Amino acid sequence: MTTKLTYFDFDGSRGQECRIALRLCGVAFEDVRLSREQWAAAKPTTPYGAMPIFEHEGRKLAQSNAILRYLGASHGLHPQDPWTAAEHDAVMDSVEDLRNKLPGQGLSDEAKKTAREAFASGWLTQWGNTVSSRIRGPLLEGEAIHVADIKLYVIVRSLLSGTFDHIPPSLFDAWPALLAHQAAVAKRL
Ligand SMILES: N[C@@H](CCC(=O)N[C@@H](CS)C(=O)NCC(=O)O)C(=O)O
Repeated sequence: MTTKLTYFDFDGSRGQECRIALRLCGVAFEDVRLSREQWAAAKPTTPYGAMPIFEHEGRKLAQSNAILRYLGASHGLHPQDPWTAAEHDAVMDSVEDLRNKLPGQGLSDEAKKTAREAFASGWLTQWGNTVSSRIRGPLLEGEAIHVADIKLYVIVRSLLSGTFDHIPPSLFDAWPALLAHQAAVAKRL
């Protein structure tokens, strides 16, 4: 039966995390990439009206963290120890918080600048401090990669790319552990 991952035609964010996890888990899958128009037609028929959507053995699963946990637990890329697994869940949930809290939508350029600068020096700085202190080095648990590492890699990569105005990539100079984590994940892809 077909295994599919459906997302936008874009190599980033929640869809890319799941694609990378599928590859690292060694799962063959159909990489379905929808246009905006195709998505508008499909949206009402989907579990939570959002992508990514993972289909496997005739079943459908939405929510990126649920997909990542399922893949990780099935293929040894999520910790077995319940406490460590919960710590990884916390990292993954914090990445979703980051995406949801990042200001910008619907703001004027001036308001966006003010809101993003406050976000960078406030919430994002606290997040960077917290997450980098949880990295045992170079990855969350040392040398072994887990799905939480993939999620962390994808969000930090996008923040380092400079695509988010007023979130300077140089912010990450304060977190060598996060930069080393980027390099360590990139080597395994
Ligand atoms: N909590 C969800 C959020 C999903 C989400 O917002 N997906 C975006 C793309 S990254 C989406 O489908 N946007 C189009 C829409 O909501 O119509 C998850 O982690 O999967």
